[in-house]
Amino acid sequence: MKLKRYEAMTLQEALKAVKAELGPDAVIVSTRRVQRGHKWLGLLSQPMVEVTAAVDRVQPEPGLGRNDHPSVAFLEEKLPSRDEALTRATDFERQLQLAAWLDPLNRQLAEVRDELERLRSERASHTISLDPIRQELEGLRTMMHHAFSDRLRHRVGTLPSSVATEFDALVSVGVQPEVAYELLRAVAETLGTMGLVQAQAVREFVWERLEAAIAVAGPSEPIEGEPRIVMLVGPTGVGKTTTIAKLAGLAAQGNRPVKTVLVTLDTYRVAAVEQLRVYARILKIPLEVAVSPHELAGCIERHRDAGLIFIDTAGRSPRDAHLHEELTAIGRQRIKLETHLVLAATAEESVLKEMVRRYSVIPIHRLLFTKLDEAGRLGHLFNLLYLMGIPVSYLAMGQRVPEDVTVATRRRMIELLNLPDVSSSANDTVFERSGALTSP
Ligand SMILES: Nc1nc2c(ncn2[C@@H]2O[C@H](COP(=O)(O)OP(=O)(O)O)[C@@H](O)[C@H]2O)c(=O)[nH]1
Ligand SMILES: [Mg+2]
Repeated sequence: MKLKRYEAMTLQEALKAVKAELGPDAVIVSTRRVQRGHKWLGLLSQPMVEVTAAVDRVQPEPGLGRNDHPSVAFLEEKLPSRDEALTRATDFERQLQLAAWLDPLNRQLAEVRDELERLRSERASHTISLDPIRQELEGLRTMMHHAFSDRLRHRVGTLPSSVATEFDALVSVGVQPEVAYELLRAVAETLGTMGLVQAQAVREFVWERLEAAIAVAGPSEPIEGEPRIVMLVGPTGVGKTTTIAKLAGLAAQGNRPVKTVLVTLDTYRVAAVEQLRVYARILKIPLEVAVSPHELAGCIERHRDAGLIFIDTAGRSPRDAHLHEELTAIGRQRIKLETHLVLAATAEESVLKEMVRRYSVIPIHRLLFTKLDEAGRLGHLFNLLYLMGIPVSYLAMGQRVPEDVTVATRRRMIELLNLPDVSSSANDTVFERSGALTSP
């Protein structure tokens, strides 16, 4: 008896291969559907039919063995007629018939499912302004904002003139009026005790207050005794992979090179793995591919001696139903991760806030801003840092690897606001009335 296993897309194809090699009298011992390829590489994953066939070296008596197992010829003959098969076949044969009959249907179903998923993510990527409910909410918010800004305007009017000038400056670069007022009230209070203050000095106080209002994380450097594990998460196309390449490049090629390892969880698209593989090859550092969040721990365990491990994650649309699932699975792994949420500075403040909210399924330890080179006013980044209280780690400002990334400092963040200059003498202020400041 000779046993052999065949795999094909359809049962018909498998049977054809069996027949070609083992002859028409080969008997089918078993058949089952198997998934071939990479489970997480959706593109490569294929449902296949596996057929195990047997043939006797000595030709069997006619009909012998067919009671237990159908022969290829028998099956091939039967396959086209579904009704006949269903009425006459044995249980085993019926299963085969059904499998053969369902096979194309299953494939069509999978195609429909893929198409649905594609349409869903396409819809998710449409801009918020297309959504009428959101538009209405936006309108409502603007109305409330106007009502509030009347009150706010009155309060700003009570600020000493040079501080009020600073208010205008901050608002002009995109700092929220409420945030600007809150900060400047504190500045005015400090200055209230000081008598004559020059406009330039007011600016310095403002600058100091702005710097103190946000948190920065400092560089993600190796820690003693264990690898520092830095994971970048965020929506598609913000620059996670590029930033990882930049950071890994700086770490691996600096004055004091750090043993650096890349791990990618972004196996959703084949191209995404390739993109990181190219960087890993250029940087001559290892790349691990974790096909699921469950595999992360194993990948990391293999590199306990590394100084830095960077984890790249799937670029999913934040409205993708799988995002929550995937983040939860990552969160369940017992790994000491430092999570950086990567955000493009080109996005609007409301969008950035929404991202923080959506990704907060896992703890977000840092915010990392990219595409600063493409953004206009950057007040919204300041608002986000101020309101969310999450420290900022790195700033990326271009596509060059590894040059276009820098550690975020408070000074740099405020410089980026690009506040309009204060004119030298015009706004010197006498802080004589401490009562000039009203309470909110
Ligand atoms: N202008 C600019 N482009 C960037 C920056 N960072 C990344 N990119 C580009 O953004 C695109 C998407 O980057 P990628 O790293 O693949 O994004 P991911 O989907 O988040 O991994 C690529 O064309 C990058 O070159 C940046 O700081 N500035
Ligand atoms: Mg990527």
